[in-house]
Amino acid sequence: MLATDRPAVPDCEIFCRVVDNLGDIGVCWRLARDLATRGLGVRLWVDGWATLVGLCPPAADGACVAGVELRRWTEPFPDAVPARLVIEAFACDVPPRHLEAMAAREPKPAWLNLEYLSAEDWVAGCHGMASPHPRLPLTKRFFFPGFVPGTGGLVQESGLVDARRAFQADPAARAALFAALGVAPAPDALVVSLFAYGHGQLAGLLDAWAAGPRPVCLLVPEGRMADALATACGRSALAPGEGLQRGALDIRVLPFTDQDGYDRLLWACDLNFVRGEDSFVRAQWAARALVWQIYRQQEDAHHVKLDAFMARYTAGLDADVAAALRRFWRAWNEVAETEGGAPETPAACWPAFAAALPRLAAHAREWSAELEALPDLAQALAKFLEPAVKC
Ligand code: TRH
Repeated sequence: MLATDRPAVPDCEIFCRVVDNLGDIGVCWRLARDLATRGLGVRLWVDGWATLVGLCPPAADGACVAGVELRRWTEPFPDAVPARLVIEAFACDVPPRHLEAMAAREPKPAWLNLEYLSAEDWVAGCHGMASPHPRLPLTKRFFFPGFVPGTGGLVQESGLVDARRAFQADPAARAALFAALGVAPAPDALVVSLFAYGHGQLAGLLDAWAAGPRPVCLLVPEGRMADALATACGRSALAPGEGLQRGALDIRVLPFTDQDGYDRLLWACDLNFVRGEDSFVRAQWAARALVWQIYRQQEDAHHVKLDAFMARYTAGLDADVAAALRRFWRAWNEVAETEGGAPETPAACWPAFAAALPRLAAHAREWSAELEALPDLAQALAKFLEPAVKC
């Protein structure tokens, strides 16, 4: 359906600049679809069009996909009537001429900056903070997703948890997914999905899995990690559908899928290696044990964010289980235990982590249940628009 068939003024619009990787658009596309399923008119502006269409069905500028009007964010910025709610994702700066249009609009649109997710303690205190525009009669508010009440919560589409529960309660659904992916894990295999930025000590971990007592079925979406795996296994490349067996380790490269397909992969695996932000959150909703590779920031600013989440996630866990998780996650993020020390290798930390997996699997279910109590992000957004928008 083309934009021309839709109301001229959407309820909300999201601005997204693709910095690198997939996460910025991954978060925005998921949020836009969620808001649209709640009956809102949604417009999504994206500058990195190629990255967008990598995640959603191919679409032309102005097309409506999954209830979302997709628009190219071009320079000069096109004429467009501002929505009632304008969401600027990850401080991408709304185009100046659109700000002028927002200032000229009555009533003034609500204007939010959707921040990156963090588990740090200061987040709740900053959520909702106002920032008046220096010149225009507009006020921007900072919207912080988070893991605790008092933050904006997490994207939790309606029906998500029920769908996951139904899938995980149905062995036939899991078997059907694996069959569709051309995967046949051994009955007692540990099924692992691997979505990461890379690791200098990957080969050592593969060796540990290949020599291990339990079969490991390693599922790797095509992309950076599949290439790293091929190199680590002495192959020039590994294409989707291809794989190789090394001792107890069975490696399969999977085609990149859409976000819903990726959710099902996470639901079907016993352990999920995820990265960045969106896959990290989805792995928590999958209620399966996970390993997070955080997006690296300058001056190792990501270390504090990693530690903040690990502290929240391991709270209440037995000390040895918590220690096994911290050691392995730090090794996977190449973070040394002590300032100036050398990071441990994932292979060295794997035995303790593997031994802790049964407890971590139970914890993942408990953690996901806790997250359900959080306000879902779309609902929290609605609070900013009560007068104008019903969620
Ligand atoms: O791609 P990322 O590393 O994104 C990162 C982070 O968002 C980070 O916070 C940001 O600063 C940086 O980009 C610029 O990881 P992330 O956030 O997990 O996004 C990946 C998206 O890809 C997510 O929406 C899930 C999606 N995906 C699929 O749709 N299909 C797939 O097969 C796979 C593997 C992923």
